[in-house]
Amino acid sequence: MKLAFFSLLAFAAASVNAHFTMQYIWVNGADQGHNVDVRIPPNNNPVTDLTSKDLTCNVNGLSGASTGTAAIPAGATITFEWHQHDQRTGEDAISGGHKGPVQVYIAKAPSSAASFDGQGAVWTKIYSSGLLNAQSQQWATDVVNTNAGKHSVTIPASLPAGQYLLRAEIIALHVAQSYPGAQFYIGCAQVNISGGGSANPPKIALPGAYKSTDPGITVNIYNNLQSYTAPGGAVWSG
Ligand SMILES: *[C@@H]1O[C@H](CO)[C@@H](O)[C@H](O)[C@H]1NC(C)=O
Ligand SMILES: [Cu+2]
Repeated sequence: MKLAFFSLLAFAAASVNAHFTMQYIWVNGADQGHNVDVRIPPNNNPVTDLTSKDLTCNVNGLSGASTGTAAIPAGATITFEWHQHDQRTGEDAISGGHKGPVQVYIAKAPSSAASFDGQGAVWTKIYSSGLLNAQSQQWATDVVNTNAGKHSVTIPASLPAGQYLLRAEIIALHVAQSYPGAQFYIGCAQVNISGGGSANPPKIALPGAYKSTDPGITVNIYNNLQSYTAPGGAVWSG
């Protein structure tokens, strides 16, 4: 009994330590600084409720009034960098037990990025990486860990100039056999695109588009999974 109790405590502590947040963006290879132009959640816990507005830009993420907005040229490469705690070294960026896809969405703000709550069908998927190798069960999350917490996306140059939210998402599927279980780690950055084109890409709502019945959300990844379909539909490539 005592042993079980202490094992449970140890497990709970390990689980908490294993969480992570998106803490840095890089613009064309230039580090913008810690928590700069990024909406900062109160802690590193994941979102698990698909109907919650926390699914948009994490907890406290419906406004970025005190968050800066990065000036970026059309077609820029943006790198997102995640960590478990406010430290870049000394531990895995995201702990290795977190297996799943990495995705990036973008949404155009009606006015400023800082005042945009990201609600409604406003999000366009511009990046998705999932199960990379079924044989070795290598996931996109493994690559993020190898890259010290980083993954990159090129912003389609055909998007119109203006202010946007960028939403990076890592879905950890280690306890996703039933819902709620999948863990959504979300980080939103505010950017102002200069230049650009006149594309009008397809859009989905977050929350809204993700369902507990999606095969990419409620899934047992420990049963020799051969293929994986991430939620949110196809990537729009511009
Ligand atoms: C956004 O970028 C445009 C083009 O560079 C600039 O004119 C505008 O002032 C910027 N807006 C903000 C709020 O930074
Ligand atoms: Cu965790």
